[in-house]
Amino acid sequence: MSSPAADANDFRSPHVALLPSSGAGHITPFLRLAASLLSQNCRVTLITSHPIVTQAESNLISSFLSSFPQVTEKQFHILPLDPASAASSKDPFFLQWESIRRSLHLLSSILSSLSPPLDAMVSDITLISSTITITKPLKIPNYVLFTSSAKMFSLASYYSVLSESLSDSTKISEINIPGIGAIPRSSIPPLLLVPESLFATMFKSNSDNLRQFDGIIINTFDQLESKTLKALKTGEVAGGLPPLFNVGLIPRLGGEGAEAVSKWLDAQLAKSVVYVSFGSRTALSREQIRELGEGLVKSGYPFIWVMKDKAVDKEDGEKLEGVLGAEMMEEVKEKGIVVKEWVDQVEVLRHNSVGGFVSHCGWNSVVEAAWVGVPVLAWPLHGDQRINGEVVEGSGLGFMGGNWGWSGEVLVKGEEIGRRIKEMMEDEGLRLRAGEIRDEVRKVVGGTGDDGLKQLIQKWRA
Ligand code: UPG
Repeated sequence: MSSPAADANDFRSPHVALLPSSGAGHITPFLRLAASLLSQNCRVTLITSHPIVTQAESNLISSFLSSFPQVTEKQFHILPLDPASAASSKDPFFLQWESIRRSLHLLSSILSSLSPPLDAMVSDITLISSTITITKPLKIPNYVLFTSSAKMFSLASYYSVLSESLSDSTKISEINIPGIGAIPRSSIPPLLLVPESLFATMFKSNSDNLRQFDGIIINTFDQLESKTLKALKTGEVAGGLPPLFNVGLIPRLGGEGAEAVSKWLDAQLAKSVVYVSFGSRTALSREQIRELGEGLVKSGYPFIWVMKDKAVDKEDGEKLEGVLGAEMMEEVKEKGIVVKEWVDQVEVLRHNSVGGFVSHCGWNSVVEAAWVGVPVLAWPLHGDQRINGEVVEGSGLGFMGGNWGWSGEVLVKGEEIGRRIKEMMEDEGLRLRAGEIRDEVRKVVGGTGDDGLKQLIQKWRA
């Protein structure tokens, strides 16, 4: 029989602070985690770092806060970087992670003033080397939300063991991770092979700090990565890691969406449409955009193409015609629709007329494709995306386009793109497997079998 104290704990609402970093790909899983925690009777404080880099992020946060007014938002005003640090990378998101990291000492007073006191704080993986220095003195239990795949986490957790041998990166042909296998040089995020880059420096210090945390949360499913999750949980990959909770975060609908897209989708045949998107922050070169346009037309399938011409939406002012050219614009208009504005991707993917997804394999896109059971043609372009693409291929959710290089390295021709799209759309076995993944995932995530989330909340209630 349980004690009265234990019974009382069963109903206690743990108070959890969530600290996302920057980029829609990082904010989105935090908002999904917040929604899952609220559904389990937790109190949530969301710390939002200002200024915010993109309009898409601002929209996601404000739409979330209006759907969940019970969430307390704490705005955190970060310090600008000094000129030398601001010149250390061209990537606005990496620079924002660094600014947040360096401003975190200012967060102590916000955290200690929260009432009731925090039972846990969950920080984005990109910030953890600094969060630990403020939460430890405040005795707040510390958790990491890893926003990419478990396979990518295996690299992050093994990296601190490795980094000495990475100092001469020219010699690396692969990284052999115990329990996981070899990650070939061609799949290692390119900036990790530049040890003095801002990305590699941040990655290393975050990796070095992982063992100081109370738990790691990964947004993934056994159905995609069971072997990797097992190797991580049994300590085969790296010793001394905190407990790992794989929590399938339900892709929610909501936020802004292009209305014209839904109307157009309603008029298409079932499973006939190719959806193309490279996430929130990946812009292709003009030449590659035109080859992709040609490939889509050549595939013969109707399509929805979310085009990005700049990494930061506020800087993306060029009209579609200007990017595509008048001739290509005419051709694509006959076969599909191209948008430069934000669409609600989950809404599009779950539409019955969508039959395939050409994706860069940002991890949220992979999770969303698994959730709706749509096959993926993987076209990784940056960072973790090739490792995620391997997960896609290994699970049977999709396949890699080919040896298409990192973004800008290779101009993939329209002919080849069109051929690979056709393969994806005509592969009945692939469609069935994607459907099976969806059915298996839905039996567990958000239901009674979602052990990761239950265990985590139980820990915070204790
Ligand atoms: N999205 C929309 N509408 C759009 C564009 C994007 O809803 O028009 C959503 C999409 O559904 C997803 C998110 O935005 O939820 C994008 O996330 P993701 O698919 O992960 O791509 P990125 O924005 O590129 O994400 C960054 C990194 C990626 C990494 C991810 C998580 O680029 O490599 O895996 O963050 O760490």
